[in-house]
This record gives sequence, structure tokens and C-alpha cells, in this order.
Amino acid sequence: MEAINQKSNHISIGGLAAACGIPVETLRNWEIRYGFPEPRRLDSGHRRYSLDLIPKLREIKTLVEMGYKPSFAVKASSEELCQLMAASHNNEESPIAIPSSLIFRWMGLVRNMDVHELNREFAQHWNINGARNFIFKMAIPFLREVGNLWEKGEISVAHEHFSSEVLQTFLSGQWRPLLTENSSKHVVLANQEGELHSLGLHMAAILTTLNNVEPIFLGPNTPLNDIISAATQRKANAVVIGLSSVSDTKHSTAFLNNLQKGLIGVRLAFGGNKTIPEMSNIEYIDTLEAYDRWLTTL
Ligand code: B12
Repeated sequence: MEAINQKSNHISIGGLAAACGIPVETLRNWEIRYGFPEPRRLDSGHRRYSLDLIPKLREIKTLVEMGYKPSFAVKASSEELCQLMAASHNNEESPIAIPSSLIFRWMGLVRNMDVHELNREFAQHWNINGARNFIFKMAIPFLREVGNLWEKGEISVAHEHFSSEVLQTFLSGQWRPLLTENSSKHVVLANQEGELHSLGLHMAAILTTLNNVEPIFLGPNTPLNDIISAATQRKANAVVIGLSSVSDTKHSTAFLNNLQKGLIGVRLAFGGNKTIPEMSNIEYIDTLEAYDRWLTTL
């Protein structure tokens, strides 16, 4: 690293962090892992950064918030960053269309139980299209196709379990590294006892992290009292329960009512495709897109 003197056009790591909205720790981590942003050193050894790095770092931050992996965004060339940013601005007006050939190809990999290729495909589409497009346009239609083919007897239970396991491991590996220590809001995410459909909850965890809210992820089959203790211990802003159509209506209604009684001053919501009669002070969030918006109301 080149030594520089104090008066040049450079700022400290704290200054850079403030200018880009990226914590100092993260900047140091990226430097160690990816060699970027590379500081120059004062004679004293302190880091100094060129002001020219600020626009690029702001773009990287935006992409990471959209769900791109830091390892991908930090290493992208200026040209790639420019293209990704342009694509992100166009996202709302022209959402990406998911070709049915993609789901067809993924189903072929499921039939062959090709975990390596399926993982590679997931990672590639996550990186290229971003977390939200991956969830809404790819993962959910993929699981629906898995369900349809299983119902028609065209794939076996083993194929269904294989697809959901590979996807779940992939999703959980994506959202945990996105967690930062600076989120002041927490949401407990859990399924009730007996409920194993937790993929929607993993997708919810990703959206939670992207909204800079920390998920306290308890996952499937969680006893009521443990959900209450977790929410109390972490002073959660909300508890969100994932309920699939498999769950029994009476049981789920009683579960939510009892949960609500045990949670004082904590918002309670449930999502998923279970329809149950309206209950006061318990919110229903029908889709993950709605959950993404709901998080901004915390
Ligand atoms: C994967 C899967 C499994 C996996 C789950 C693994 C896992 N880790 O999640 C396993 C193999 C364990 C499983 C087991 C069973 N399953 Co299953 N499963 C599925 C499958 C293929 C995908 C479900 C899924 O995760 N979708 C992804 C979610 C995100 O998509 P979605 O459900 O459309 O969600 C939308 C909303 O509901 C909402 N949402 C969903 N979750 C959440 C969470 C939050 C917090 C929020 C806010 C919103 C939200 O957002 C989405 C839209 O944006 C479906 C097929 C299908 N067509 O759905 C069957 C399906 C749900 N299963 C079914 C059945 C019958 C079962 C079993 C009873 C089978 C058996 N005989 O053992 C068991 C029950 C287990 C249990 N006790 O819970 C049936 C349910 C039929 C019914 N009664 O309505 C389905 C529909 C299959 C079918 N075609 O028959 N299953």
C-alpha cells in the first residue's frame, strides 16, 4: 500500500462509512475478503480512502440491499455495476419474465437429483436477478410446479423432499450472511407445532433482512410458549407465523389466540395460504410481497 500525506483528497474509514452508509466493520471485512475498498496508509499507519471510491461503494450498498451477495457486488466491474443498477431502476416498471423453460430445466435436475447443478442454477439466478426476483419469480413458481407434478404422480415424494431440501438449504445460506448488527428491529418467525411448511418462512426471513430488520428465526414445529419466550427475550417488534393450508382451522385459531394473549405489546401476524376467520389484533398477510411492504410499517 502506498503511503500518502494527510492533506490529499482522502478520508478516514469513519468518513467513508458515513458517506456511503456502510459500517466501518463491513468495510474492513470487505478489504480482508475481497481486497476492496483498498486504503492508502498515512505515515502513522491509519487508513485513508480516495473520495473517488464513494459512488462505487454506494452502488455496491444498493445492490447488497437488493439481495446481491457482497462477494458478487464488490468484485463486479464498473460496467457490470452500471448494468445492474440500470436493471434495478427498471425493475418496478418491467419486472423480469421468468421463462417456463427455466422451471422445466430445474424439474429435470430434480428428476435426476442433481444437487450440484441445481445449487449452481439457484446461485446464478439469485446473483443475476437479485433476491426478490429469485423468490417471487423463480422459487415460488418452482415449488408450485413441484407440488403440481407430485399431485399428478409425475414425481415421487423423494423428488418433492429433495427439491424442498435443496432450496431450503440454499435460501437459509443466503439470508444469514446478510444479517448486520445494526438493525434495531426484530421479528420472530415461526411455524406452529406440527407445521413443517417452512420454506415461506425462509423467504420471509430474506425479505426481513433486506428491510434491515433482524429475523429471530425459530422455524417449523415451534411450541407456543417458546415463541412467546423468544419474543420477550429479544424484545421483538412483531411475531409472524407461517400457516399452510394443511393446518387444522380450529387448532390454528386457538394457537393464534393463545399466542396473542401471551404477547404483550408485540404485533402478531400470520401469513400463508390458510384462511381462518378474522381475529381482532391479529393481522393477516396473504402474500410475501405484502409482507415485504408490511415490514416498512414496523
Ligand atoms: C415443499 C412442500 C412440502 C415440504 C415442506 C418442506 C419445507 N421445508 O417447507 C414437505 C415435504 C415437508 C411437505 C409435507 C407435507 N405436505 Co406439502 N407441499 C410442499 C409444496 C410442494 C410447496 C409449498 C411451499 O413451500 N411453497 C412456497 C410458498 C412460499 O409458496 P405458497 O405456499 O404459494 O405461498 C404463498 C402464500 O401462502 C404466502 N406465504 C407462504 N408462506 C408464508 C409465510 C409468511 C410469513 C407470509 C407472510 C406469507 C407466506 O406467500 C406466497 C405468495 O407470495 C406444496 C405444493 C404447492 N402447490 O404449494 C405442497 C403442499 C402444500 N403440501 C401438501 C401436503 C398435503 C403435505 C403433507 C400433508 C403430505 C403428507 N401426506 O405427508 C405434509 C404435511 C406436513 C406438515 N405437517 O406440515 C398439500 C396441501 C394440500 C392441502 N391440504 O391444502 C400441497 C398443496 C401439495 C398438493 N398439491 O397436494 N410439503
